[in-house]
Amino acid sequence: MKTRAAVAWEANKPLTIETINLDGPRAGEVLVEIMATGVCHTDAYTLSGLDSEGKFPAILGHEGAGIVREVGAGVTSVRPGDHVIPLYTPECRQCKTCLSQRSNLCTAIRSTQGQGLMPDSTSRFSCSDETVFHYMGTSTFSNFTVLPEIAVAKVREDAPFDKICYIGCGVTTGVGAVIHTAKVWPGANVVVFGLGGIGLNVIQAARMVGADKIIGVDLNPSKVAMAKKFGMTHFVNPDEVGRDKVVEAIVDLTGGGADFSFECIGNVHTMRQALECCHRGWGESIVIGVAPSGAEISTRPFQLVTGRVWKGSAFGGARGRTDVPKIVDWYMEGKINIDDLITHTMPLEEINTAFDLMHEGKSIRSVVVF
Ligand code: NAD
Ligand code: AHE
Ligand code: ZN
Repeated sequence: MKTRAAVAWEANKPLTIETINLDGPRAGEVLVEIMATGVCHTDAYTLSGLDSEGKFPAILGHEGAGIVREVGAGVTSVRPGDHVIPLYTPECRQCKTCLSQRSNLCTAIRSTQGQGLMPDSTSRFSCSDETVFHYMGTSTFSNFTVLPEIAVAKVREDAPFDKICYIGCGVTTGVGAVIHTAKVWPGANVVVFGLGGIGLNVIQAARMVGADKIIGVDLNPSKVAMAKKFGMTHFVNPDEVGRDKVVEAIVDLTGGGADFSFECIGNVHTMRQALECCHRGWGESIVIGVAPSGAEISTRPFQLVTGRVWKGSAFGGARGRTDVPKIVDWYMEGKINIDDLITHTMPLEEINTAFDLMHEGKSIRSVVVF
């Protein structure tokens, strides 16, 4: 079939809207009509050329929601008409990791996914005979996309696509990092580096679980109003306190250091600050931000010897097919706020504006509606 999609032909070039070829779903795969997709900073990161797994040309996008239109042979868990959220972290429920119940990082299709291919090592996308790669196994910047059955979460049908698409990455990543990865306790002091589409979801989850101080750190003061609305109690602007005084400022504010910190920027310097502002003996720092290929983190080992813990979180530690439908329920029950974080909505033709707004610091989330 033909489908309309935004194609990333090469790094650092605007996406172009094309009518491309899409092969139908093979065994174990489903065809999904994407109704809406968010634009996450990770899409911009890959487009910047700094992603070691970035391949071009590709259809980017990993924060979508849509409707199953066709299923391949052997598919049993979804059928045409089902509403789904694509999962860049699938859940096969059979691999060593899924069976371990210790991690959400399902390994069933990770290697082909990182090569921009479907599990049978081929692509379903092409444009004028040229292969176009998949991205993160999802490619939601296409009106129709093909996904492995294990990479879709079936969700309730009364949930609006233009809001729940954000659960496909940002909401689950931020909320999940608090509840699954860190397991933040009531009364904890929490610090959030980066008040963007991920950091604000960390903030709303920290408030939800009853955190005490919720301290936000950002260079952009225009993020403060929204962060306060979501639960931020204190703000640290590194340009005001001094970029080398951020740790000191947080240790002062928390009376000794944070119980939990979350790095939601993707900068190795702020990752170090996030660890070092944690409380001696028990403070845990969770790395969420994705740093450029080749970047490395460092700290004095003494920071770890004296009890601080450095952890990472992918997709908020959530098991997609199990946890994503529950997060959709939380949204529908008014337990989490998604609507206010979606600051811009646009048609596919204007998708490059979403990247511009993100780089200019003017949006929290832009959502493309097909
Ligand atoms: P965003 O652009 O919406 O937000 C980033 C925020 O960081 C902005 O408010 C910006 O002003 C602030 N910032 C930038 N540099 C700063 C600095 N030096 N000090 C303080 N603040 C600074 O991005 P997002 O969509 O929220 O994504 C945040 C990061 O999380 C990205 O690296 C993204 O790739 C990553 N991410 C990771 C996962 C995961 O599963 N681990 C999932 C989604 C996104
Ligand atoms: N391809 C990158 C890795 C990027 C990365 O860490 N991705 C996160 C999700 S970001 C969503 O916005 C993730 O889930 N990682 C676990 C995994 O298996 O990719 C690189 O640097 O090579
Ligand atoms: Zn993302």
